Amino acid sequence: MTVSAVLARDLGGAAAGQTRLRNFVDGAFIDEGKPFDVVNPVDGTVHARAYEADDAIVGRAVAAARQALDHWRAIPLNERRRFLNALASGIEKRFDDFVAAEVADTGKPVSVASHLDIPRGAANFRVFADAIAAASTEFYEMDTHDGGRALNYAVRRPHGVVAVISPWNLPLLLLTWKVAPALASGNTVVIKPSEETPSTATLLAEVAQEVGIPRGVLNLVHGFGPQSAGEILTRHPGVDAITFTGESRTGSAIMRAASDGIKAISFELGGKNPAVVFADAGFTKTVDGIAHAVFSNTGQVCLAPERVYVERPIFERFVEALKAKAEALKPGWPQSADTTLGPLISAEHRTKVLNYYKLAVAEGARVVTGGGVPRFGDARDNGFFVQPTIWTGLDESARCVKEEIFGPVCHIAPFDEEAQVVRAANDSVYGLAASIWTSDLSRAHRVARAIEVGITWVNCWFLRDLRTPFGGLKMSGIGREGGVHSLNFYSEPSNVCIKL
Ligand code: NAD
Ligand code: 6OD
Repeated sequence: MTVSAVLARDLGGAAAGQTRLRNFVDGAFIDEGKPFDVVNPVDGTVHARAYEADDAIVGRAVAAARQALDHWRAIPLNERRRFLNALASGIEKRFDDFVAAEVADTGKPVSVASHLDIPRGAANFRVFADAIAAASTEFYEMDTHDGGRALNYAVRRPHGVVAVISPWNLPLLLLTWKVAPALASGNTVVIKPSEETPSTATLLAEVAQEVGIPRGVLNLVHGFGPQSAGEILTRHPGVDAITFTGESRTGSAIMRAASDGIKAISFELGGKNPAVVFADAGFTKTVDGIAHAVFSNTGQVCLAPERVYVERPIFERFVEALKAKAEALKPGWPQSADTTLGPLISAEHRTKVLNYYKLAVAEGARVVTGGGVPRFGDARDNGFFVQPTIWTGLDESARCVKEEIFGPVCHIAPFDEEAQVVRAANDSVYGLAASIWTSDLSRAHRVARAIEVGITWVNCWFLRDLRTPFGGLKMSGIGREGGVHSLNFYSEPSNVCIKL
């Protein structure tokens, strides 16, 4: 079945072949909001129409979420867990619809959506259904001044209404990563997905309806960021906490908005991640690993290394081997089994990435491969593809080495000493993720401690145990999510002291 055949439903009011992506408020889809186009990045066609939520719609969504709070908090934990598992099963039941929707919005290969995005969307609900059952709190016994005893224990309280604001690169994965622990902890949510990728969030709302999530517990508003649904939501006095994934600059804007209501915030932001390759690393596996890390999802992964440091004895050989990997990538239609590289998300993002391709040359880079746009001679020329690109020869102070590009591109620099590469890796305003490639275990431990990031992988990349702390240092974020860390953000401990 083609993507458009799966999505061609609910057509009233939209052009034939387009899906309507409506706001979901208080348990119902509503026919309100200003329409905006959702573009398929493979060929630039409009494949869906979403409806921008204004003040009134966002206000109703927040009010519905507040109204639902008492009921959602009070239902037995096992019942809440059953709902989370039902959301996971609902995603799995409509797996092909979710894959088709994610592919239509992002242009990513079907193989990526069906092996990463959608399975993780379901897994996030299952993991937090289990995590909440295992959650513990603190307990302290104390002496009292009159010679008696008292007991202290903490109870977890949900914040209340949580705004979930998510980006376009891994749409369902990143959204459910936050919705699941928020709901598990007893909060209700208002979701604002990226305007570029509203489809899987809308399917999730359909699943919520299908599995009978109580009305008002999960609400969805579509729209943009500044002066639109995103900003309206973050400024709304009825929102108690904001969880956000996206650009660091947007994080600053949301932080300002959140300061008015002293709202709790959790931010997963940008990165300029280093990969450090020592000469003793297994060569072929390392080249494969770095190629995967740099080019997966067309480099649109916050954890992707855009700075690769390679120990000098293997530098030239490594550059040649990574070049061969980049040149073997096959950009193309998402449904083709041999496609390994999708387009960038939008024309605007492509312009940004191509400007960096130009800037690198102006900054003195040697372009090892890429630097332009592939030509297909068909409709894909209207899409937003770029060539996978590798540079060498840039100064560490170059903007292309300092700024997050978020495309299929890296700079490779040689290094001679461990201390030198650690300094270079840490010379960044970001501190999200690093990978270290070596067969020397002591060195791996040492360098992992020395590099200032929230997540380090050794001889692997993006290998995820969802119980582990996930988040960034410096401008890469505030707070940690994952396992108990998520539960600690989505609830607050309140102490109860009992004098015996
Ligand atoms: P973005 O910040 O432009 O947008 C993210 C979301 O925020 C969208 O839903 C957008 O509509 C909304 N938004 C924008 N301005 C807003 C405002 N003023 N108020 C409220 N909402 C607003 O990010 P993007 O371009 O969608 O995503 C790419 C960025 O996300 C990259 O920087 C990437 O590194 C980062 N990212 C980080 C992680 C992580 O885990 N650290 C994961 C994925 C992506
Ligand atoms: O795996 C995750 O839980 C996660 N938040 C990944 C983020 C990827 C960034 O693009």
